[in-house]
Parts: sequence; structure tokens; C-alpha cells
Amino acid sequence: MYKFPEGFFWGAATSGVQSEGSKNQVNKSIWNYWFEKEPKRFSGEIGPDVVCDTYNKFKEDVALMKEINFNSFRTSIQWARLIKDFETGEVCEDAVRFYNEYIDELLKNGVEPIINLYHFDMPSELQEKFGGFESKKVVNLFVLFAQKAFELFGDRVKYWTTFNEPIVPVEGGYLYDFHYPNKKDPKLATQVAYNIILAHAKTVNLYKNMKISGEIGVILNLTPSYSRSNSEEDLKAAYMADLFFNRSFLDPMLKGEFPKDLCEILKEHNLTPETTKEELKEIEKAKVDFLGVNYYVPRRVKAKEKKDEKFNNPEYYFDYYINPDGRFNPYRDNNEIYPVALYDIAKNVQENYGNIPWYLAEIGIAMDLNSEGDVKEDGLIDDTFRTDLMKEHFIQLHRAIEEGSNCFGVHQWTFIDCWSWLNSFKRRYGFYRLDLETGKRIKKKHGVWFAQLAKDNGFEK
Ligand code: IFM
Repeated sequence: MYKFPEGFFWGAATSGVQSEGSKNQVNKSIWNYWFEKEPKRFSGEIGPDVVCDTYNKFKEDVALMKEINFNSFRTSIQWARLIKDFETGEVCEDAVRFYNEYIDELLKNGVEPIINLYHFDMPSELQEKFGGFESKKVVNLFVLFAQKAFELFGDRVKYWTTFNEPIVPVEGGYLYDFHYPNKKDPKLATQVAYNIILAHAKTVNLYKNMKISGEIGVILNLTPSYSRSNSEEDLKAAYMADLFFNRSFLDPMLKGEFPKDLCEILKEHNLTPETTKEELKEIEKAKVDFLGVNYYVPRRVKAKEKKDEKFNNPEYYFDYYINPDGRFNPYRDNNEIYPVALYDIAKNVQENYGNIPWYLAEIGIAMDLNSEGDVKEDGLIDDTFRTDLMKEHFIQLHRAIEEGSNCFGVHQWTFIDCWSWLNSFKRRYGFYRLDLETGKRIKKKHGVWFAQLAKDNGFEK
């Protein structure tokens, strides 16, 4: 039996925008705004208005969590829902009621909430007026929002995270055109990345100053980079990919410093963001209590074949390649499946980041409706494909824990099939299927397996 440490967190993650629906939301996020503007960019032209309707159904949903033995769960508070007036920090009373009731319902049912503050959801007013995280004013407005959340819910929420996958809004919004404001501007990208790191640091420092009992961390999507060969050029390519996509946030957020090599490279391309000494001190001082890691796929890289004329994005330094010996998920754009990466991440955190307490904050196997199929005679959806792969990943995690990795839990992406940005509902990840016509939740077989896993705090070989 693969047994996990006592008190291990078992549960799932989602986010406010992806699950709540926009009912009674006092302000719009960039997702409401962008969908109104360009619905055709969203798969099936489905926007964030209704999604799982958690705003109305959270009680029913917490009961479903209990049914599959969750002891913990992550969601986010939407900035655009909680705050009515961004400049004064005046809150929306209905949002306070909703989040209070939701948090209380979780606690009443023995589900520990992990509350995240930013999951890609910039209020559109702040994006339009100030350029979102392009501006340091918005950094301070974010800290004000965080302060309100800590004051309102900090008596009950014991685990907070500042940002989920903070690199993604930089990639999507400023390099590769999959988030609003769809700019392709590496100079702005580095400023936004820096400002997000600053917002994170200021929030962590504020939380510590407020002396609330609880812990604060951040959730990073870590994608280990593997080189095609041991040639110097290929190894350098992997080093660069790791520098840009992992260490760019890991180092400042966990060690309080930016990787020297990265700073030099940015300088070389005239991409250094505007910083001040005080801000850098703030970043240095911000110590997180724990790390959340999201893992889905490995990154396979090789030396660049043809040099780009100028730096447009980190791929200036490497090319991607497909692992000839890899296994792939046919239901998700042939994404490589590589459970060993999870072991490698755990070892990296253990050896290079002080073995900080961490949890697997997202891991998921995407399928689509066809591959999951219809409801079977037993009333379940058969997603054994997902369970088999999850087992392989958890075995690798277990191996790392046996070797001393300080991992305290697993949250799978996701609880109920949720809306996923431009992909809307194209890919399904949930323990429960969401029927888009009726809003009904239908359990999948993997949910049954997970319930046993959570109950036993482990699983049979
Ligand atoms: O839906 C997203 C989530 O918002 C962040 N991590 C990856 C998920 C699946 O694509």
C-alpha cells in the first residue's frame, strides 16, 4: 500500500471565475469583458456567466465534496466580486455574504478551505484605466483587496495563497495572445511579471504584519525542462527554459532574489523592468510559509536551430521537440504524460528551495466528453483512463515523500468540470461531470476511487 503522511490534504482546486458564475457580481473581470467583446474566441462561444453556478449551488456542491471524502479544497475570491470601489476598498455586501456562507459551509463539513486571491481575474475597470498589472498603482490596489479579504475571512481561513500560476497572465496577456489584453510586448511582459512578484511580496508582508493566525503561500505552475541530449547546446537550451519559466518566479518568491543570469539576459535585450530599492527589499523580506505546485506536462527542449532576429519571447533561446519515447494523452492535444517529472519537481524543491512545505495544488488529466462517454449502468461515467494515470503520478510523489520531500497534500484539477478560459468546456477534468444543459453534476468513476484513496490516506499497488 502507498500510504501518505498523516493529515495529508486530499481534495480539488477550482477558481472563482471558473466556477461561480457572474450572478450579482458587482464589477466585471477581464473575462466578462473579453467574452462580450470577442465571443468567437471562446470555445463553443461559451463565456463565464453561468459556468458551474457555484454562487447558487455551493451548499449542494460541498455535500458532493463530502461524498468523495475531501478534507480540503481550493478556490479563489474574485477581486471584481468582493470589491465595489477599487480605490477605497469598499466591499460589496452580497459578496461578503456569499464568501462567508461558502467558507462556513466548507468548515462545517470538515473541508479545509485554501483561499487564493488572484486567478487570472483582473477587474476590467483596472485593466482599462491603468493597464492592470502594467501599473504599480494596481499593485497597491491589489494589496488593498487582499487586506479586505484577510480582515473579512482571516478568522476562519487558515491557508491563503496570493497568486495561482502568476506567469500565465504574463504569457497569455503579453507574449502569446491567449489572455486579455492580448499584447505581444516582451518589455511590458517583464514589467508585469515584476509587478506581480511585487504585489505578491507586499501581500505576504502585509499578512505577516496583520498577525493573523494562519499561513500564506503562492501557487506556481512548474514545468521541468528536459533537454534532448547531453550536448552542451541542448543542456543550455534546457537551462534557459528553466530560467524563464520556472526560476523567474520560484527564486524571487522563495528565495527573495532574482536569478542573476536572468537579470543579465533581460538587460542585454533592454527588457529590465523598473524597480526601486524599497521594492526589492520588500521582495527579499517576503517569506512564504508554503508552496503550491501545479503540474501537468514536461517541457522538452533542444538547441535553437534558426536564430530569431530579436527577442520576442523566451523561445529565442531554445526550440521544442517531441520526445520520441514519450507517451501522450490522445484526448488532450497529444500532451506528453510523464509522471517522473513530479518526482523531479519534489526533489528540486527539496534540494534547491530549502525543502519548504509544499502541496500539489493542481494535477489533472484532460479528457473530452467523447472519451469519457455516456453515463454507464452503474450511474457513473467511466474515466478509468484518468485513474490509471493518476496512480502513476501519485506513486512518483510517494517515492519523493519517502525520500524526505515535505509534501503535505494533493489537490486535483478539478472538482466539477469547470469553465477554462478560451477552452471554456472543451476539456473535462472534474470528479463530477457538469451537464451544460441542466447544470446537473454526475459522478465519474475516478471520484469513487479518489474517495477510497482519501479515506485510506493511500492506495493499493
Ligand atoms: O483551468 C486551468 C486553471 O485555471 C489553471 N491551471 C490549469 C487548468 C487547466 O488548464
